[in-house]
Amino acid sequence: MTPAATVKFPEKHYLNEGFGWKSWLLTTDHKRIGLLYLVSITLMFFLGGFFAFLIRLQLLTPHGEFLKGDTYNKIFTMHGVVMIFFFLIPSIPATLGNFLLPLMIGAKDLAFPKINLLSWYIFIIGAIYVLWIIMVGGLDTGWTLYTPYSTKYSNTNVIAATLGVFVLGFSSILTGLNFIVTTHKMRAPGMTWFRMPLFVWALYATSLIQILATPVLAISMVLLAAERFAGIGIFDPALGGDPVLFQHMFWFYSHPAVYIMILPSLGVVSELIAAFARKKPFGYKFIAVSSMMIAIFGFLVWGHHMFVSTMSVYAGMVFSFITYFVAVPSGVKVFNWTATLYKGSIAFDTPMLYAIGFIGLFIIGGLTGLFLASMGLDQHLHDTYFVIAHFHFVMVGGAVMAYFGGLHYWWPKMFGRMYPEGWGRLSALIVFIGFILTFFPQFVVGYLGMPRRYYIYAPEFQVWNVLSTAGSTILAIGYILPLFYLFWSLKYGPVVDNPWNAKGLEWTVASPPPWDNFAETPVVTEDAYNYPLHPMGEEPQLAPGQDPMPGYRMPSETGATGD
Ligand code: HEM
Ligand SMILES: [Cu+2]
Repeated sequence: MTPAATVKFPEKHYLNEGFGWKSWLLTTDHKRIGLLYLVSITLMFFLGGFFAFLIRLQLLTPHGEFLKGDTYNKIFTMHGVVMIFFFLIPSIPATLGNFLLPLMIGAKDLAFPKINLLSWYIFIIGAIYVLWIIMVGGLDTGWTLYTPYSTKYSNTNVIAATLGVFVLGFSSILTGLNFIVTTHKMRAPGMTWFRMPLFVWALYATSLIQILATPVLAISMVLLAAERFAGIGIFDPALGGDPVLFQHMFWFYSHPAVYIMILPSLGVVSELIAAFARKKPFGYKFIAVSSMMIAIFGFLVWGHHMFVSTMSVYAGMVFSFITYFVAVPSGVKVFNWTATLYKGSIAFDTPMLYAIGFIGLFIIGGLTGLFLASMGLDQHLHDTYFVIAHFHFVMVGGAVMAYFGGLHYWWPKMFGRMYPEGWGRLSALIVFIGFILTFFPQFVVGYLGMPRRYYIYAPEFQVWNVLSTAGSTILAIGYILPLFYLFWSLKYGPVVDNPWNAKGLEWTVASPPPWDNFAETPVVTEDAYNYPLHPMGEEPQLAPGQDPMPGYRMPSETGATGD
């Protein structure tokens, strides 16, 4: 870290440009809107987390008396709905993406600043809707809203929920549209496609999915409401409909949606690995293109959620085969990150701890996806805790870890102050340990046959559930800690400008950035990763006390051995 004393807090920046509530609620500044999202999704994260905690409490004992069966159904449904639609999907794009995309490509704002604000309001309307549903009795269909349960049997607020998800979708679509136009039209001179930071590539790929897949979800919701409300036969065989059609439509959105959740985090990790290994990402173009490949292939594999749904075996075989293919671009990224680390000058600061944790957990999550993609094995594993463990490894071990890593990395950029590094590392460690303890036992107990979505279970599964509940308590501590020290740092943290000596356009402006980002449009002459890494033993001779290389940390300072 650069010594705090040498850095002066900028006099004018986006945070002190106006103080009243209007200056926030009517802002069109992408940085402020990013912060509005940050606050909103943090609330949602803790709401979803609260539901998770209730689930884990219920599952402490095989015949738990804590929640009734009906209540349990509502709790896990609300957990899924809140976490997926209101936290994970907006998380990285709407907060870090909003804040950083214009800064990273040398623009003054997004292409449509007012539509950006509109997206946030739509998000808030959707969120209030869901809070209202919770208060009037909740929803118990599971986040997947499968028919015929949702159309015929459930007595809870299905129509309201479909409306909430429908509204929310527009927020996602508008953000995607905004990012795509911005990336095409607002890049600074010299910022060619293959000079764009990998995070920008990832956001671009994500946005494509957002605008192409989300309308399908919206249509599914409308059809579901139409059948339930007006008795129009779409999914009910008695009315001439087909219940499996709903699953096709739902997963046509929701499989690509899992990539809406993970692609931005793959982008964040690419940035972190380069910055903390102080190297150009190995195979930059491959990483960039693999994001696009994931986005495209992601549209072709939805049927792997439906192997046991009476879909034809031949269709299943095709879906299975293509699903294996999806793993290739994800593998490309993992290999390239590893190769970037090789002979890097690695610093284990908080964001890097999250990034390294991410890689390990994402590998486990991705590889267990391949188990599930094999049709025969999925007969046994489908709808068990194995699936729950798989997607929590990718979504929590992956997406949430990267989100925390990115938040810690760009926190000094956002606020010009640094959090206490020791606390940061501690929380990263607690999150990692808590995560493994919570979710690894679920692979075992799922493989042994414990089904998902039941409020009681066979006594022989208890030991795994106790481990999982214990882990979730540790995990909760890991997530709550940053809330405190990050808040603390806003007022008391040491003033910093670019504590990591990181490259990239976003670090060329002051921290916190000025209102209009760049006083004059920058001209870009190189990519974002021009890190000066000297091979070991070839460092330049220095006068005593001279900084060996501004922007470069000696391996001796980081503890890395260099070979
Ligand atoms: C290598 C890549 C991946 C493969 C091959 C893969 C494969 C699969 C398969 C076959 C299933 C269906 C299992 C079943 O229902 O029986 C599944 C479920 C799931 N996966 Fe993945 N997956 C991969 C990556 C991801 C990622 C990156 C995410 C999220 C960020 C994700 C999230 C989910 C979710 C949410 C479900 C279950 C949804 C539900 O039933 O509620 N997967 N995955
Ligand atoms: Cu899928």
